[in-house]
Amino acid sequence: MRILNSIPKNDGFHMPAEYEKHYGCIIIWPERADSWQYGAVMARKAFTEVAKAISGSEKVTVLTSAEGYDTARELLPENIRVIEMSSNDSWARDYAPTFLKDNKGNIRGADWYFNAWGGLDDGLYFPWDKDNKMARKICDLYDIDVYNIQDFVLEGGSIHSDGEGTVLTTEECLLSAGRNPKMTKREIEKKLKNSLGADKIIWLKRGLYNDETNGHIDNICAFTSPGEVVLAWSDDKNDPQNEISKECYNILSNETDAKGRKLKIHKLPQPHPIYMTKQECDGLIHFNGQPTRTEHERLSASYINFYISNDAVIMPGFNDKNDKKAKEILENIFIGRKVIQIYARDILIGGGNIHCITQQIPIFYRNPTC
Ligand code: KQY
Repeated sequence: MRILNSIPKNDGFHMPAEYEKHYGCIIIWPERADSWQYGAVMARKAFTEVAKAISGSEKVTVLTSAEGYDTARELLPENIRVIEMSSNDSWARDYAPTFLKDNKGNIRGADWYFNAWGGLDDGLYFPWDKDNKMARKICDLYDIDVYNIQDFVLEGGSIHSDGEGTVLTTEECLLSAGRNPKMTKREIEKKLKNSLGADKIIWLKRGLYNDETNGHIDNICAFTSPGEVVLAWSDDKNDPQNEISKECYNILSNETDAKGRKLKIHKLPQPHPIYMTKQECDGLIHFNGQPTRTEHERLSASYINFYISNDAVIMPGFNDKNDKKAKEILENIFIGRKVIQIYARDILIGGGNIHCITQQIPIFYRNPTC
């Protein structure tokens, strides 16, 4: 592994789309008692279901602390690798590397600075030092060169790429006070283009209602193919999500992508609002004397938070009336991939969902040396 300080775009590297071919997927085993209720017992089962569904068509590696190793190895089937690596929590999307590729089939990692979604401004835990080191460690594990982009705060869940030069993001997140407050929107856009090999950034204003990541894109909108997106949708005028979804729709319908295409927008209904119960709150320990969740708190549930594997789309379900409808819509969009719905309330309680706990590694034309 080499640590690179050059600019990915100048080196011919760009961020592929998630629907392009993968070599594998990284997941981090849940453990934190202020994120995962009742000792993460239910979360571990849900993570296992996700890992198994993905392992049907790509190599899954689960990273765990020494303490979590035995339960991980016991619950996960043998075709899934389990490797010890320390972390502060379990959000592979946000602090595993963002993988970039060139047109010869080489891949490299991007190592952004991670500050727990807002650092000392409005970050969600402290410290975050182990999470921040994971991208580099993972590149070392796979013997992949890594771009040092530690001068810029970014999480993988705040960007989506169409693989053809367009990147989607939100102002709410990237312009938040806890990320890169000294940079202007223009400077941030340039940094994204250079780091992700992109030509066009499409900015939505806001992410999902009450999303504690400051509105990550991966909970509200995703590319499903070049020129096509799927958007979280609410028709309920009494739900604040209704106005946010309409605002996103207007922005997207007036945009073109890097290739000059108008976007086709698929609306994906939202689950009905989901709230924390007292029993769930009782299963979480406090962080610094403060509860991480409160009873009746609305969770940021969204069907958009799915993972696209080589042969399937792994999407969350919430035992909600809209589960079936959302699954059918994704089945009609992702022809040729099976849509697998996994009950994911126990992941949602941690603050994210299936996309947030996974990170794809694009196919690359060299066997990993690990
Ligand atoms: O990327 C995410 N959606 C993860 C947010 C987790 C916040 C910590 N509770």
